[in-house]
Order: sequence, then structure tokens, then C-alpha cells
Amino acid sequence: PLAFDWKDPLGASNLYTEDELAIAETAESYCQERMLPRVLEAFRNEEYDRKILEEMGELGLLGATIKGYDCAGVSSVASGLITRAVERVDSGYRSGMSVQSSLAMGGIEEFGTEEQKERFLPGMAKGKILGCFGLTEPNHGSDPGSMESVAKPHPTKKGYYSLSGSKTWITNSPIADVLLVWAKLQQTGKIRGFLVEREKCPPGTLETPKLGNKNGLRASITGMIQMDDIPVPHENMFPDIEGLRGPFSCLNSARYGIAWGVIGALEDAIARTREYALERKQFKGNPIAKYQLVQKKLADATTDAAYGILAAYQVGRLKDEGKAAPEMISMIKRQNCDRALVNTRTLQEVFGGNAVSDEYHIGRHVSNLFVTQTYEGQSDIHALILGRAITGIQAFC
Ligand code: TGC
Ligand code: FAD
Repeated sequence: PLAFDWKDPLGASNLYTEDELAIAETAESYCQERMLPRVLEAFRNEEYDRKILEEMGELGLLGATIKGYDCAGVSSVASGLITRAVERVDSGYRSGMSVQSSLAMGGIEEFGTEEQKERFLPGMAKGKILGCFGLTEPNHGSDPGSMESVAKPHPTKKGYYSLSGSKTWITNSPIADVLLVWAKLQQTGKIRGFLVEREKCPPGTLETPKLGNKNGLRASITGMIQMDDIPVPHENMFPDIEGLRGPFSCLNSARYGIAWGVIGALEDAIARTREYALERKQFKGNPIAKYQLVQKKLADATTDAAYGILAAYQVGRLKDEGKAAPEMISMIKRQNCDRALVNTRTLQEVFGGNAVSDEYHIGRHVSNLFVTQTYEGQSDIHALILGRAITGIQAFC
């Protein structure tokens, strides 16, 4: 019989093209050799090294699906494999990359003018210009349509809007050079996208305080965006897109990436648990891997990881053919985040007391995966998106 590979239980690697396998290998080597050695200190001290994005830029890993503008133009499956490699190390590093690539660069690529694309994308692809994506507000998270941030005609500067409001829980905001902010245009009441350039904001109009003391995603940087009459030139607004379709279209790509990424974190948890269970001996010198309850935990986790990858792969191929409905992305985002969190939390038990030491990495994955289940649409919100598509009835309010 053919040998079973617990690292690739359903043989997903047979589905990737040679180019995709080569990209995955480049990303894996970088992540394991350059990122992994830094992650414990970063997580302990809540420090995000922005050089990581520059290093990823040098390897062509940022905005990787974008064609032109110094981006690599790879397939959605290849970008998923990159995301999985990064999150195998830490969900916070993947978050920093997702926001740069899918949310900020993706938004500019999909909705920006040609001038905006030329101005921002090449520098962002190299990790020299950092972006963030401001949708969530202190009073409006799952329901961003009720946002209060507003853009009015500037009272004194002709050709400018004046942007005011507050965004919270924004990945990369404290270090971002260009902030993609969603706000309602006062004249129409419709949501529009604005590119706020930090260096052009007059003193006192833009503050981006860091939100510290997080108990998950500590290797990423998160903050607020406080806007007090920021003058933003008309040419920095996305020209044609209005309403929630703008931000949600960017979220489709980022949610798709998370579906791949969290399986990377789960796979790392499986590999570490397996190794630990084979080495740790209890009762008459037996490795704890010999016990059926431990084996079941590994079997459940490995099955969910394998199914999760195949589902993400399928949606990736459909995405490149223009056939991926947003509800498909809701399904894989929700399922993979939930299964990664539940299984990693169960595997944590195999480490006994050692699970409490960060050197075993498992607790870090568990606390990170709680966040992945919450942002970009909490799992129950995705259940309601699916419920609406199945029944035709919306149950949000
Ligand atoms: P609804 O009536 O459903 O839709 C309003 C308009 O938006 C369109 N639309 C979409 N378009 C493209 N892709 C999608 N996935 C879309 N979903 C909706 C829709 O067609 C409609 O268009 P139009 O032209 O008819 O106006 O809007 P609703 O207000 O009822 O929405 C409800 C709900 C729950 C679906 C939505 O608000 C939701 O998804 N809430 C979750 C919020 C969320 O995901 N926030 C994410 C913030 S960003 C983030 O977390 C980044 S973390 C990054 C990191 O660190 O990795
Ligand atoms: P709420 O909307 O208050 O929800 C609380 C709970 O109520 C959830 O369990 C939710 O499912 C439930 N709930 C709400 N409405 C309903 C309903 N109708 N029916 C049933 N249950 C419901 N946002 C950005 O814009 N950009 C970013 O870069 C970004 N990065 C983030 C990074 C981190 C570390 C974190 C923690 C968050 C980030 N977010 C970002 C915000 C994130 O998207 C929101 O936290 C998320 O959308 C949930 O919103 P909320 O926190 O306001 O929760």
C-alpha cells in the first residue's frame, strides 16, 4: 500500500503546480529560518518589527496576486500557500501581511485610480510604504454599515475633504504610512474609501495610539485611528466605489487568506504535539503517544487540517476563475478558524503543565486563533451570512 503522510494526509500537494510548490518552498524557508527565531521575543514584548514586511517584500510575498506594479502576479492558491507558511510561525505575522497585501494593496488595486496605484503599490510591494485598513469603530464592529466616521467638504481648503471619526482595533495603524479609511460622505450618506497619508496630515489631526497589553496576536501591532478634521485631497478618494461593497470586496481576499493561514497554525500545533507525545513518557515508560486518547486528539486535528486545506484550495481555484461566491469564503473562513481553534486548544492538553511555558509555542497559537475567529467577521456572523444564503432570510437584526 502507499505510505500515508501525516503532514499531507489527503495528498493536497499533488494538486499544486510546480510554480506554486516553488513559491511555497521560498515562503517556508524564509518563515522557518528568519521569522521563527524572532517570534518568542516579539510575542513576549509585544513588538512588531516592520523590517519583516520589507524582507517579505524583497521575496515578492506582498500583494503577491496583483499583476503589475512590481508585484509577483501569482495564483490565489500560491498566495494561500504563502499565508499558510507565515501563520505556521504566528498568526500575528500573517495579520501584518494580510493587512498590507489583501486589505490595503488589494483595495487600492481593485478600486484605486491609475495614479493612486502607481503612487502607492510599488512601494507597498517592497514593504517600504506600510498600509492599514480602517473599518471597525468603537461602537460598530460586526455592523460597520452604521459607522459614524464622516467626510465633509473641507471648510477652508478647496478640493479637500475633512475627515473625522474614530477607528479601533486596526492592525498596523500605529506604523502605517498610508491608511485606507472607510467613512460616510456627508453629502450622500454613502460609505467611501479614503487614502490618508500620514506625512501629509497637519499636526493634531491624526493620532494612531497603540492598543497594548493584548492577550493574543501580540507579535502584531494594533491601534486606533483618531481623525480630527484631517484634510484629504479629492484625488485620494476611491473614485467609483460606494457602499459596503468596497470594504467587503477587500475582505473577501483577506478572509480567503485567513482560511489558509489558520491551517498553517494548526499544522504547526499538530507537528509539535506529535513530537512531544512521542518523547514524553508516563506510566511504565510508555510514550504518551501510545495512549488512545492522545491519538484521537491527533487524528481529529489532522483530519480537520486536511479537509481545511482541500476546501481552501477549491475556493482558491474558483476565485481565479471568477467563480468564488462570498458565501464560499465565509464558509471556509468560519470552518477553518473554528476547527483550528478547537483542535489547537485540545492538543494543548497533551503538553500537560509544559503547555503553560511559551517555549512550547502551543499556548501562543491558541490565544492567536481566538482572534482569527473574531476578526474579519466573527464566526457567528459568518454563520448568519450562510444562513441568509441558505434560507433567503437575514437574521442580523
Ligand atoms: P449587506 O446588506 O449584507 O451588504 C451591503 C452591501 O455590501 C455588499 N456585500 C458584499 N460585496 C462583496 N463581497 C462581500 N463579501 C459582500 N458582502 C456584502 C452587498 O452586496 C451590498 O451591496 P449593495 O451594492 O447592494 O449595497 O450589509 P449588512 O450591513 O447587512 O452586513 C451585514 C454583515 C454581517 C454581512 C456584514 O456587516 C459583515 O460581514 N460584518 C462583519 C464585519 C467585518 O468583517 N469586519 C472586518 C473588519 S477588517 C478586519 O477585521 C481586519 S483584521 C485583519 C488582520 O489583522 O488580519
Ligand atoms: P461585536 O460586533 O460587538 O460583537 C460581539 C459579539 O456579538 C460577537 O460574538 C458577535 O458574533 C456577536 N454579534 C454581533 N451581532 C450579532 C448578531 N446580529 N447576531 C448574533 N451575534 C451577534 N478591524 C478593522 O477594520 N481593521 C483591522 O485591521 C482590524 N484588525 C483587528 C486586529 C485585532 C487584534 C482585533 C481583535 C480586531 C481587529 N479588527 C480590525 C476588528 C474586528 O474586525 C472586530 O473586532 C470584529 O469585526 C468584531 O467586532 P466587535 O469587536 O465590535 O464585536
